[in-house]
Amino acid sequence: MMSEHLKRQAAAMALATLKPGLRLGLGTGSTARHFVDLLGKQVADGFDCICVPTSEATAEQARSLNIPLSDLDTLDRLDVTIDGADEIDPQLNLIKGAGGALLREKIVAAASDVMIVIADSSKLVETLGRFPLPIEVNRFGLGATRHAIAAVMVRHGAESGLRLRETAPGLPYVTDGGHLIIDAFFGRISQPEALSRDLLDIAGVVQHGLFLKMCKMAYVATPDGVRTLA
Ligand code: ABF
Repeated sequence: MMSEHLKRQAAAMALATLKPGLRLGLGTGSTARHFVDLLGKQVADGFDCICVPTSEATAEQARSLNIPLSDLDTLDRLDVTIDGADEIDPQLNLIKGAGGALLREKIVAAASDVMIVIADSSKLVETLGRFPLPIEVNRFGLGATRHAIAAVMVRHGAESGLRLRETAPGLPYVTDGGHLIIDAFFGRISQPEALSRDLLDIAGVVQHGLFLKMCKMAYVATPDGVRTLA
């Protein structure tokens, strides 16, 4: 499929820039999966690195490829994290979390000197918000937390509502950290910093998928080649 081909090209470009000996954060999602796959081949050829995965799914893939893994208890800083995104704006602010791994992705990206995003060009937007914003919430007090999020959405001019993410009707999606995810449909997020603060002020919100001023560089694959955004 064309988009899989583009995702792999972006992943290959990111991998080509990495030197041996780095401490790497490994993202989650289908684009990051291509990166881990390519990294596995390179490790099999003797490439030296130590990696911290952002999800159980990525950890499992990395283990299957014999990629050396560690964690943020053993390593307190990483050199680079390579991850996907759901939306990328012109300032390289992101929406992430469709894959359900946003909390670990944010912790790993924040512990990294550089965060690099890999994506195909369908992820580029002028303004964040067309894609639903994932908000990771504690199970306790879900009703009250939903109510508080809905109030924040109204204040920020959201076009429509929110939905508890489910794996099947009535069966909530549970993150690796044991939390739930609410997908919030904004349409357009005109004040991402203020929205970030307002969401984090809600006691039941664990984290949200706005990654602001965290991404330093993006490799975005288009049918005409991979663009570097920085
Ligand atoms: C994760 O995977 C995310 O935070 C983002 O939600 C998603 C992107 O997925 P894909 O690469 O499959 O489009 O990195």
